[in-house]
Amino acid sequence: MTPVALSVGSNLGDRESYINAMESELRLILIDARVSGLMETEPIGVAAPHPPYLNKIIAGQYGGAPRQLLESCLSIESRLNRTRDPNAPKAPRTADVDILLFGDVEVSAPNVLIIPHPEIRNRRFCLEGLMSIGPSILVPMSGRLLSIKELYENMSADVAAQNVSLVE
Ligand code: PH2
Ligand code: MG
Ligand code: MG
Repeated sequence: MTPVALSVGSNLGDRESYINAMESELRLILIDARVSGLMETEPIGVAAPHPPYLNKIIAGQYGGAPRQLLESCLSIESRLNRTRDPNAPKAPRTADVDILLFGDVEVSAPNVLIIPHPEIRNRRFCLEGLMSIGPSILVPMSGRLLSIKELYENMSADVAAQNVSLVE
């Protein structure tokens, strides 16, 4: 078993139902799942104005390999009406399941899978969510292990300025 962390997000259609569906699906493949509160978050990394996201962070123990977890994430997204337009990679989406952490494993297969998620410390909702369910979780970063608490406390001012509000 490997401790893993994922984010689920939706900014298109019935966002809350999609978040609930992604959470239920991940609970089926994780042991001892821990789930953050529901957050409404500003879209990060998009140029044009996009609708706000709902996001949750989910951690648990996983029994397979990184590629198997990726396949499960992609299959959950497809079943929840996720479409992909190569010309609009950041377009609003019904369902987005991202692997944030896979134990202390680092995976670097650009355009396929990068772990830890390269944006983890640039997204306040990731740090807030992880802080609420696992401040002692360790993140491998350039050969070092940093705790979520350390990353959270050293969040840059522009990341701290991102809009994140707890919905429940
Ligand atoms: N996912 C993205 C791009 N930007 N912004 C927020 N707030 N939440 C997301 O899940 C998100 C994003 C790409 O997948
Ligand atoms: Mg994403
Ligand atoms: Mg994604």
